[in-house]
Amino acid sequence: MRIIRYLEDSQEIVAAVTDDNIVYPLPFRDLMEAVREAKHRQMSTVSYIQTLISGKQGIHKEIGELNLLAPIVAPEVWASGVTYEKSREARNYETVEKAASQETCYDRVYNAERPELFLKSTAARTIGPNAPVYLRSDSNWQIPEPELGLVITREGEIVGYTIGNDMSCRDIEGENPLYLPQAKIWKHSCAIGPAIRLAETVEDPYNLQLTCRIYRNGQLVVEESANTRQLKRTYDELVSFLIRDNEAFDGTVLLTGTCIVPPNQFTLQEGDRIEIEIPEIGVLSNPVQSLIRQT
Ligand code: DO4
Ligand code: MG
Repeated sequence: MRIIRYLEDSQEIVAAVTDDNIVYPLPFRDLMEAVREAKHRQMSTVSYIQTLISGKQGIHKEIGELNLLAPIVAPEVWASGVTYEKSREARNYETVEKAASQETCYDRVYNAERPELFLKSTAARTIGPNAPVYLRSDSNWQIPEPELGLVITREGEIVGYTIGNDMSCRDIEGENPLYLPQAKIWKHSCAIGPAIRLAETVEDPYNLQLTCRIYRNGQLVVEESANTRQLKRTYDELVSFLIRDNEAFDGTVLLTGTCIVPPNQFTLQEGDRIEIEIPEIGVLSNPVQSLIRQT
């Protein structure tokens, strides 16, 4: 079962989508309200939602036909770094620090007990499906980072999975790792969606296939796939470091790191379209626009 948010007659609707693609509007403002209500009734979220939709007609529509919003207004989006070998290779390629020592900070963090976690986005900077991700005006090497996102409660319980795009500037981070916040955070630099798959309905979260496709002038220019089984860490391990001595909020999204990096010579351009697919969740599609034109 997946949870979406969509806009109808300027009203935000939260809905459950069954595996048969039937959309059932729910009487909640967001998924976390359903999670809390289910807990109060000592039921699982899925069973509780099932009782709400049973006997209802539902809308027979592909979710792509709806005016989708981000599936949750995440108060914060955090992200993990260098959790896949592919990311370590890419970071080592772009960093200018590599000449200084045999082992880079990326090699060390990949092997350390403490993972790299960073604040990626806030609700105002995070967009949903079909809204444009923006390109920074001061970077010449920008890529999408397709990642699995964990939707968590304030206690760190993983209640669902979504897709995230951790847009990144490889030249800014490569120049100096201390520039990470600028390489990662700007207006519309984070997309999530199109849905949240309830955790209880995922058979094996360590066997999710991610595919990233980038289209330029309608032509497919990048297509790469990877699997969450290649993740170096566990989801619980990443969440436990995020909530340690920290205040976390219901509906926080934790991106789990990228396992796909486009070829090193590739940079996004205005007019591109990025698609990230995890079949159990859906396809997150966003056009790319230059930020210069927006300001
Ligand atoms: O070290 C920088 C961030 C890496 C990252 O975002 C990732 O591995 O996904
Ligand atoms: Mg990333």
